[in-house]
Amino acid sequence: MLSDPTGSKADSPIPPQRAVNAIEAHVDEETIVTADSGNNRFWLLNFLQTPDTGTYFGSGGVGAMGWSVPAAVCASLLTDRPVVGVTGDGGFAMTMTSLETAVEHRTSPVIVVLNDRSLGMVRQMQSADSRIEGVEFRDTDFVTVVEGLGANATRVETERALHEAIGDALEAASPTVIDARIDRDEEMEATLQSSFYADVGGLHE
Ligand SMILES: Cc1ncc(C[n+]2csc(CCOP(=O)(O)OP(=O)(O)O)c2C)c(N)n1
Ligand SMILES: [Mg+2]
Repeated sequence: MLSDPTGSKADSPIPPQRAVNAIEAHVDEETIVTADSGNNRFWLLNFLQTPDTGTYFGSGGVGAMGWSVPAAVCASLLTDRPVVGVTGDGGFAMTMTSLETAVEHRTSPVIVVLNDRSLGMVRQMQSADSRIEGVEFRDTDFVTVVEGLGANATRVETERALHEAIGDALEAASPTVIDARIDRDEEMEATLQSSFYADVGGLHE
């Protein structure tokens, strides 16, 4: 884990850096991690250290939302390795039906939704201009939707509960979605530890 500046914050909602901490605790050399687009990906890029190379996959330069869940399903179908797919709530809603394929083929990726109830990356960029538009939406009950697809689902509100839920999910025989309620006010861009983004004129997704 790289340095986490959230030491004194409350446990709930989960500071996203600590959500990554809970994920990292379960990621060994075998584990494949897939990442989506948005703040959720940048939380991983800044705070997740995988113990081996060739185990972390994202949607590349253009950073398409909705990539992580089907990628996790594919990785689980094509390998015998544990798979943890991480996504935002917006990206999850775009392609969550791909879980049906995992249910049908009896493979069991673990999906962690870093849920800030918004298109968080765009909302935080707009807030810098005091112009928030088109980034808030209804708080969908993902647990009910996912159970309707035939997969397991749970909602967690603390780092400890997330840690335990990932452990349980990795042992499960069918796919599991963990709806992790994160602190939407934790500013992602302010935590960036790279000068690269300044050099290229800001974030691109
Ligand atoms: C298909 C697609 N549409 C739009 C975008 C632009 N975009 C980048 S991040 C983002 C918001 C993502 O929201 P969410 O999935 O909830 O992730 P969060 O930023 O909240 O972690 C948007 C709209 C994109 N990258 N891909
Ligand atoms: Mg979001």
